Amino acid sequence: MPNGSFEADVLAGLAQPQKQIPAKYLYDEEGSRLFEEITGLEEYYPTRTELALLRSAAPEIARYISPRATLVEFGSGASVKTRLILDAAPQTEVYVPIDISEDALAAAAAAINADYPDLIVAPLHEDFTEALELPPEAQGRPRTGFFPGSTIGNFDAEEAVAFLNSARRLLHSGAQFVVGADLVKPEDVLVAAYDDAKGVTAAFNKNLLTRINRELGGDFDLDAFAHRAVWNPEASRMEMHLVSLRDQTARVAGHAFRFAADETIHTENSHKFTPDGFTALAERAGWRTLRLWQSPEPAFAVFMLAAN
Ligand code: AVJ
Repeated sequence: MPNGSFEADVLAGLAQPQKQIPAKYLYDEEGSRLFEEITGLEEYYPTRTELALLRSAAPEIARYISPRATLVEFGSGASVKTRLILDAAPQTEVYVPIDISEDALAAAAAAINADYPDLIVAPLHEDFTEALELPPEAQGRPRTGFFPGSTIGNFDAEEAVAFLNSARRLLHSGAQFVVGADLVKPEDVLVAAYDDAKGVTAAFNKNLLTRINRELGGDFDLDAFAHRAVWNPEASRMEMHLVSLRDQTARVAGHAFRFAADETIHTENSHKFTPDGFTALAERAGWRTLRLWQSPEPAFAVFMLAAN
């Protein structure tokens, strides 16, 4: 199968009764660019809220980081938030960014190297949910994990526990883990954040169909689908869907898929937590909450976890 898991995952997902495509496929080059644009939107509060929270909490976070430590970042992207931690915790001697995007990883490593000449940067080019071993530079040092952005909210509970468990095994007992998680808040604030007035989030969602058309020989009619963002209170999550505006058939890699009018493809979940709910999730994976910092409304939290 020439396109590997993208093709397999799309064909399998579109064959489900509730059509769905894993959210990670939203992030091709154009999708990553659109997400960056989303982070600057008025309605999309998480990025700026977490940055402000990390900036004010950084001196306190730094006190939990041991001398000679290794900082391990899961899904490092451009490593912007990392700088707040590194500036406040100069006792950090090694930085291990983990990212599946080779270009983003190399660029971030080079930029951090240039600005922190005494820091040893040891990038790990891997899916951050699958990393089993840290590079030799990290060996024999106390470890602190860093997972900002509420990316944990993209996982369902089972996946989140599995990830938190594998992160704990990677970091070892005695480690700390700094995790950013978006909190439950009024529905109108959430829906606006995922359905902005400029339509950037709509473009981000619909870009998935453009990507399927280009990479998998698809024939989706972009004008026959619309972006929909809904709050699911039972599951405590925002959901993104692509709604079919009429009865239609779309072809992908030689396979035909029927859509009824109003039928959707579910493309993303963003779980929103309560402090107690997040702590309970972390406990299922062998972590305990040492401390949490919470922003004023719109509420966002940064958790300091410790491995049992
Ligand atoms: C990057 C996964 C944290 O869920 O808020 C932004 C992605 N989706 N707008 C999020 C996203 C729609 C974002 N994460």
